[in-house]
Amino acid sequence: MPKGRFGNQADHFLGALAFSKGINRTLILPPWVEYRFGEPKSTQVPFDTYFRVDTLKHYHRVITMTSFMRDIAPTLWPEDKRISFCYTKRGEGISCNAKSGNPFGPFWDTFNIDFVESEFYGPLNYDAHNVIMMEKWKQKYSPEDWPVLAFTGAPASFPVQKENLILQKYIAWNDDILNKSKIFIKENMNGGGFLGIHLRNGQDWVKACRHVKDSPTLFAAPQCVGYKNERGPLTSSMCFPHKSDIIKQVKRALKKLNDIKYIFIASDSNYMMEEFNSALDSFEIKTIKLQRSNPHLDLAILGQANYFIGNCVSSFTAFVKRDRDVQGLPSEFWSFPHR
Ligand code: GFB
Repeated sequence: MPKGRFGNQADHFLGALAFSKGINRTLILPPWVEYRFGEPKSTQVPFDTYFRVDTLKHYHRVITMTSFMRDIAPTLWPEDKRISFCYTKRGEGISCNAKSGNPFGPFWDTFNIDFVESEFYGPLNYDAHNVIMMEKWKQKYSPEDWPVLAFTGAPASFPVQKENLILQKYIAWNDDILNKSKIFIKENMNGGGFLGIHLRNGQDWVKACRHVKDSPTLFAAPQCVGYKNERGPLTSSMCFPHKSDIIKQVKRALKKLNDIKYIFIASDSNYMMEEFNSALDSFEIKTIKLQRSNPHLDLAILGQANYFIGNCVSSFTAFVKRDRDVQGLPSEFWSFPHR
């Protein structure tokens, strides 16, 4: 079960997808965990609220958690067989304490799941590209004795393993999100291309970026600097670019690109509308944003922009970057590569 917010969960999802194929088990598609303002417990949103299920089947067997719990669990996974998996004990006693805390408790409660036992799978790990490791899982946990492997945390790394980036091509927006994005683009950005930008700049991000100095591969930074920093250091400007640097970079992109008439701005906090409107006076460019914040619609629209500029450290940007890479669309990042 993934923890964190959307981009973070999407990274975990790709790893879990590879892992389920590696051990030749059907993947039960978990709901997305969302945290709503003012609500103490997480909300579970069905996987297919945003994404298609059929495209994933081109890669591996999957079933939504709702279908699984309704149609299959009553016979295959009766209540006395519900064992939670974790690497090693978590919290009090010798147990995974799979339901302790938020989002853990609310996640399983959404499906009325309680666990009768814990299973510690350490020292096995979930590197799906290690064939020997995958064999060990298959030998230790046969489907006959262990019909369902229910993990306390996603069996996947964050950020997403390099080998799994390509799996993004099996993730497709469902018709609802896709239609909304197409209609928005048609109604607001017709008759010219658009540059999509992601501005990650809320208070949580101010705090997160303070760690750049001591975390050279912070969050999604490997998408820029490499998993071992082989493509250079992470700078604070890559995490939290100055407004003046953002404006300069946007102007540079506009000069390089042809036929851009709009800038679509996605943000968790400050869209810099006024700054853009005054700086781009001479460009005949219109700035556009959604009227009401909608992360998934932002992502779907950014995925269709003629060009994209995003944030190296953000896994929200990383989703867009992967989505565009698998479509062959161009992207760049704030303040990277270093000039
Ligand atoms: O997606 P996410 O894991 O990316 O979490 P980061 C950021 C959340 O902020 C998203 C909102 O799920 C959205 O709810 N958000 C960010 C946005 N950018 C946008 C945007 O352009 N439009 C809209 N509508 N919403 C990390 C987390 O965030 O931030 C870490 O993954 C940690 O767990 C850290 O909390 C501080 O990688 O950007």
